[in-house]
Amino acid sequence: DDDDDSDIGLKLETRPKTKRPPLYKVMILNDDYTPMEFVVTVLERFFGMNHDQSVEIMLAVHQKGLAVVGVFSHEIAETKVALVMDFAGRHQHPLQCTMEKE
Ligand code: NFA
Repeated sequence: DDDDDSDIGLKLETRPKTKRPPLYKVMILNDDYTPMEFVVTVLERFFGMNHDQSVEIMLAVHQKGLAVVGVFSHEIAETKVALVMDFAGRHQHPLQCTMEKE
C-alpha cells in the first residue's frame, strides 16, 4: 500500500499478534492412603517449595481435595506429572497428579 493502489488492503488490524502459548495448572489430588510426609517430599522435590510451603499446600490438598501446585508450559507440566506419578508408583502410593489447561 505505498504508491500504487493495486492491492485492496484486507488487513484491517495491524497490531502485532504475539500469541502466547497456553499455560497448564498442575494439581495434586487427595487420597486416603498416601502419607502426608510423602506428599511434602513430592512438593519439595518436584515443585521447589520449602518445607513450610510444602506442609501448607499438602494440608490444603488434604482438606479441600486438590490444589494447584504450579503453572507451567505444556511440556514442563507433562514432565512434572510424569515424574510425580512415577515417583508415587515406585513407592506404591496412589497419589495422583494431573494437569489442566488454565
Ligand atoms: N489424605 C492423606 C492422609 O490422610 C494425605 C494426603 C495429602 C494424600 C495430600 C494426598 C494428598 N494420609
